[in-house]
Amino acid sequence: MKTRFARVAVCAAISIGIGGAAARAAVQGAPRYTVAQATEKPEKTTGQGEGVVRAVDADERRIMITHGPVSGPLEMSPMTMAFRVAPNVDLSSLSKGMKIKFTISRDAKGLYVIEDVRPEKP
Ligand SMILES: [Cu+2]
Repeated sequence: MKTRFARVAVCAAISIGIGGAAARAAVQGAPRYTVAQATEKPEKTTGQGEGVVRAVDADERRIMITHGPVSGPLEMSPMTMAFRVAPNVDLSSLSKGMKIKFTISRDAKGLYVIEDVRPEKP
């Protein structure tokens, strides 16, 4: 269990780094945009994947998943990691060993969040 959470910490650190770089690039590029474009809401970047639930932490609203490749605008290699879960996702419908399809996004801090979970029909 200790090893698993260490890996999660590394994953989170990497995503924060990417988010920071993107934020800096946005600030540097800002003068090139018109006012109308700059005030537009940035489109949410999401990715789709499939995986198996390894653990559900209802108190922290996190789930551990072994997932395959995540595709879409937001991509990720196969791995086992913990995700934070959006408030609209019903965690009581998930249990250890369940096969799922999911949608993830990256929040303003660069952390991954599960936006939607669909149990895979057997
Ligand atoms: Cu991952």
